[in-house]
Amino acid sequence: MSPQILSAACSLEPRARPSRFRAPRSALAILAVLGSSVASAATLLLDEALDDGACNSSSCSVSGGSYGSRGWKVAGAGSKIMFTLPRAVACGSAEVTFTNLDPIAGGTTGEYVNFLGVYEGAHGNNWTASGNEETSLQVAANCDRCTGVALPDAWRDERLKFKGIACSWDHPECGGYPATNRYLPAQGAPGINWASNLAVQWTATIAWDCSGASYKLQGNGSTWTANGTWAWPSGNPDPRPHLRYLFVGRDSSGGAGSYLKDLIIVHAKAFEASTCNCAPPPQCGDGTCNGAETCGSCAQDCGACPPRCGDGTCNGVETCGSCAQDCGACPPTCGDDACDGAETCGSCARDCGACDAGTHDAGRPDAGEDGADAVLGGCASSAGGPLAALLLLAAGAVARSRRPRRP
Ligand SMILES: [Ca+2]
Ligand SMILES: [Ca+2]
Ligand SMILES: [Ca+2]
Ligand SMILES: [Ca+2]
Repeated sequence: MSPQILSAACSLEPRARPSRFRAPRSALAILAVLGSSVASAATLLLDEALDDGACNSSSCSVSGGSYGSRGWKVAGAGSKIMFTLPRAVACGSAEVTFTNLDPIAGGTTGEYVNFLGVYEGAHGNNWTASGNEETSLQVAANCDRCTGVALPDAWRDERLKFKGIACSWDHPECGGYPATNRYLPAQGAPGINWASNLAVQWTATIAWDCSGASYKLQGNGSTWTANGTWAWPSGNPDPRPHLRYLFVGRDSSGGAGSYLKDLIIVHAKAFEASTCNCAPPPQCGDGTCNGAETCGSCAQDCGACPPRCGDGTCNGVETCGSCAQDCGACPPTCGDDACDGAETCGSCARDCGACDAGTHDAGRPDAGEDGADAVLGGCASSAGGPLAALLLLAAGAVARSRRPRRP
C-alpha cells in the first residue's frame, strides 16, 4: 500500500478537554457510537514532556543525551530513553513528537537506525528486544542512499521506515520474518526536505491491535498514513500483542554513523485502546480445537481420540487377536495348535492328537475309556493274581456301561 498523502493535517486523537458543559446522556451515547474508533476513550498510559528539562515519569530510564528548551537531544549512539508502560498493551498506540531530524546529514550507505519503537520485551541491547518471541513496532531512519547513490529505491532511500514485526525473525517457529514495512515519506515528497525543515515538529503515531498496525506521520502541514497487517505465525499461542516498552533515541544498530545526532525528542505519549477485539488465547474448554490442542490434550474441545491399539482400552474393532496389548491374550481355543485349557484328545483331537482307542496309557483317557485308565495302568503291573485282575476288569465294564454315549 502506498502512502496516502493528504493535503491538510487530519486531526489526531481528539483530546479530552475539561469543560463545564454536560451533554445529555442520549447525546453522549450517540457520540460514543460515532467516536467508537477514535482514541478519546483510550486510557492515557504515558504523557511525558521532555521539553521541561526532565523525564518525570517513574517509568523513565534515560541514557545519555541532554535536555534543552526544545526537548531531549540525542548525543550519539546509545542515547536513549526507555519507558516502561504500566502494563502490556494488546491494543493501543504511541505518539512521539520530535524535531531537528535530518536523516541524510552524516549518514552512510547501509544505515538504518531505529529511533522510536514499541516493544514486547525489554529493549536490552539497543537493537532488538530481549530475544524472546517478540512483537514490535519501530520507526527507523532509512539512509541507504545517503552517500549519493543515484537511484530512487523503495528499499534504499532517505525515508522513515515504519515497521511492525509480529514475531522475532530469529525464531524458527515464527516462519521467518513476518514483518510489515511502510516507507513514508521520501525525501522530496510534499513537505519533506529534512535539512530545510529542522524546526518542524513531527509527530509519529503507531497504533496496533491483533490484526495489524497503523502508521502516521504528521508535520509541516501534511499527514502521511499507512496500514500494515501482522503476519502472525500459525499456531501462535496468544495472538495479542503485548507491547510494553517504548523506546526513543539513537539505536546503535545499522552502522557507526551519527546521522541521528541532534535529533530532539519533544514529547512521548502512549494510550491503551478502550476496546480491543483481539481474540483471547486458545484455552482448553473454549469450545474450539485451537492452538496446540489435540484429542489427547483437550478432548473437551477436540473430541475423543479414535480407538488405537495401545491406548489401554479394548475399543473400536480391537480383539484379543488384533490387539492383545489392550484386550488381553485370547483364551485357549480348539484349533490354536496348542493342547491347552481343558482340551483333551476327545474334545480337541486337532490340538491334542487323536485318542488311541483301547490302549491303557497312564494319565491320558482314550476313546471309550474313563478316568480309571490311570488306575488300571498303575495297577496292571503291581497287583498280583488273576482274581484281582478279573475284579478290576469287571469294575471297568460296569463303569463303561454307565457312561453316556457320545453323540
Ligand atoms: Ca518531563
Ligand atoms: Ca480450545
Ligand atoms: Ca485400544
Ligand atoms: Ca487349543
